[in-house]
Amino acid sequence: MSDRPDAGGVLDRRDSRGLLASTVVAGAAGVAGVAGSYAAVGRTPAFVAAPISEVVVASTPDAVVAWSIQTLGNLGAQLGFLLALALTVGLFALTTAVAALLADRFAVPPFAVAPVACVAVALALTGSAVSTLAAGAGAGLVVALASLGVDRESETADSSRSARRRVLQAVAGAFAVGGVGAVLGTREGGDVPDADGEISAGVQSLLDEAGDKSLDVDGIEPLVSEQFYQVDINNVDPTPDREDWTLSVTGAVEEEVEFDYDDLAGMNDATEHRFVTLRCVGERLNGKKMDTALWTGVPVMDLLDSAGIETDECCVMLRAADDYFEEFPLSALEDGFLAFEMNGEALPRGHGYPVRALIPGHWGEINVKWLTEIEVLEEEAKGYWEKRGWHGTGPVNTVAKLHTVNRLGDAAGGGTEIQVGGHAYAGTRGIRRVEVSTDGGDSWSEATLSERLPAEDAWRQWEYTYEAAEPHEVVVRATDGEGDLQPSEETNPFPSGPSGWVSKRVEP
Ligand SMILES: Nc1nc2c(c(=O)[nH]1)N[C@H]1C(S)=C(S)[C@@H](COP(=O)(O)O)O[C@H]1N2
Ligand SMILES: [Mo]
Repeated sequence: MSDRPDAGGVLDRRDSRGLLASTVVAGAAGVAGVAGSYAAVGRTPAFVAAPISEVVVASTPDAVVAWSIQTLGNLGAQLGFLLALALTVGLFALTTAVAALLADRFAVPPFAVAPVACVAVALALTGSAVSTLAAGAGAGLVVALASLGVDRESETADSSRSARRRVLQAVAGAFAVGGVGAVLGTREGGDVPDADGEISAGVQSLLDEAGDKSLDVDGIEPLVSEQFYQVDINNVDPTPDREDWTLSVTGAVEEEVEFDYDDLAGMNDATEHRFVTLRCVGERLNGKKMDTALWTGVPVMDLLDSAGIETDECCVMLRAADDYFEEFPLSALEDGFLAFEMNGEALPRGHGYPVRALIPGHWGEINVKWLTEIEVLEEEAKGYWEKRGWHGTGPVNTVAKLHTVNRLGDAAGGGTEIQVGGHAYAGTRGIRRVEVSTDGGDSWSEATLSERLPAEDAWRQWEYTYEAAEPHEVVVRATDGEGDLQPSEETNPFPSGPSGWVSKRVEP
């Protein structure tokens, strides 16, 4: 690191400083371009990072996807999205840099060329005018800011000052556009219509019933989840329009038919409200990817009868707007449900707006969201996850989760009064019994269960209160409605879902 004032060194340093400044300005313009697009359209498919994210997801090897789901969970997807964001920023930075070089070559100001170039790139990526113009405006603003008050003639005479000035102005601009983008973009959630404010009396009384039946235990979800987990293959959820949405029934049917949203929502006589629990096959044994909601929709078969389905065909493939697809036996679809409301409001975008499938008792993955097609198959085929080694299309495993340990106070016997609790679920088999051991599995006591919901496929809560003075091992196990005690042996989520008894060390 010599600072020798020989002519060559000074020149080099000046050039490299100018180059560094230009790189930072281009990077700042890249950030502002992405932020501009985000401000205009939020995390929707029109966001410039969305198509890049798709490429990242598509080019991640299946083995890495399977591994990341198991070990990183949602973090893996978030890291993938961060990578996509970084690549998109890089792409816009590169575009800005190339535009600036061209501008220099033809002696036009860079802030005239860079936005146009960014608009062109954004348009090619998304095809969305709003997103594109906002990306161009963001990048253009930063490039313009960077050249504000920087006299080109003086640049050689006083290189370090003007370079610093460009960098500071560009970075400030990127922060400003980034901040505005973050605020505006998070408000853009796609086009799910706001709830009319009116929850129907039927739905309300069911929700009240679930509230009344929920056990009074701190630290566990009530019978209708407040935070419903979300799992899907996208980092950016699709935003189908309700008006344009169609569901086609294809394949081995007498006649292919197509329905639209009004066909479904207009089937007033068939409309039902169902409590349904979903559980992801890829979750940890005591994970939190298991939740319950009250869904409004119509039985699949009421809709499909008009297509003349041969119920002796083997299976169906459900397909979705995000190119997701899952295959399972036609017999399972016969009890299926097409939901367009969740807890009395339009299906949220993240849960499959406008219509999703709910297949009783099966792992979450075949409950296809953003449903667009039901294809009847004559032969078995593999779904998205089965192509990646999972076997997640069948009925769920029985589970009793332990999600809370509450110390209620000093107990009469001198120890501490301890309450443990969680949820138990066995799909359509139902839960008959949950037992708790406070001595590592040597002896067992029956837990209190929440009253049954009026449902075929919903979880129950359990609670057990006891006294303890010494550290000990709590173990929980469930018996399903058919009288089968769940197996104790712990297995990994991959490939067919976690199983085993949940245990936890408790210190009074
Ligand atoms: N279209 C589509 N449907 C999908 C998925 C998806 O990636 N795309 N993920 C499935 C998986 S793996 C699960 S566990 C459930 C989760 O539903 P939720 O996100 O509403 O909780 O949706 C299923 N339906
Ligand atoms: Mo899942």
